[in-house]
Amino acid sequence: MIKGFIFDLDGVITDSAEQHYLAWKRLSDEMGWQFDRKINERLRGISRMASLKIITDHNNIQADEDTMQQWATQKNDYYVAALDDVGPDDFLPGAKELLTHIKREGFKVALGSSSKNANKVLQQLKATHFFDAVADGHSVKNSKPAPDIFLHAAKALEVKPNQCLVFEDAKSGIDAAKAGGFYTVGIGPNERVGHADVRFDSMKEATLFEVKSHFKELFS
Ligand code: G16
Ligand code: MG
Repeated sequence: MIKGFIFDLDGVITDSAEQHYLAWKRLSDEMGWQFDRKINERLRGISRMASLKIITDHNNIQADEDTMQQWATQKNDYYVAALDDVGPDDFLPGAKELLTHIKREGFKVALGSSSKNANKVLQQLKATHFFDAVADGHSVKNSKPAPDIFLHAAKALEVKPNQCLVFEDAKSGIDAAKAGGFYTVGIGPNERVGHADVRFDSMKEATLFEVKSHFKELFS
């Protein structure tokens, strides 16, 4: 029986991928690194430090921990400044409607995001009231594809993994949710999230009616 919903943030509730891209691009341009949208695609759902490692590895750059932290902080400063432009109109189409419907039906709702800026993004969207719990980049040590973030969210909601649906747009996110024993809803193309229990092209298609009809036995 499904009692809880856990949502990833970037790519599910809102599309902050563009702001992440522009912030990494600015840092890379300043540093003279090669960085493009193709590499950016590999950063989807991946933590900040792991993302930086992908970029520096791609550029054959080795740096000590302090330097890596400095670069990550620089990128984050650019990203956080861009978040000031995010507002209540920046939900991905369908996301706000789904949140409204599941709250109305009394399901428990949590966020399960790799981002350390998740609370700021929720505040900008004016979405904080939808969530009974927020698990973010500060909540656990091991990031996706480890299941820790979703296990942390489920614990906060006081529901078991097999009583939860996890919505994710990243391969690493679906891997994480499956490893934790959650039911999974993939948002995006088959190549990325085709291994989810159910997949929708976008949040627009992921209405509560559609979700319930795909997991019929879990909602009866
Ligand atoms: C998001 C993005 C990632 C980003 C990560 C960490 O994950 O998809 O690209 O690197 O958060 O963000 P920050 O640098 O703000 O801590 P999610 O899990 O919300 O899709
Ligand atoms: Mg995501």
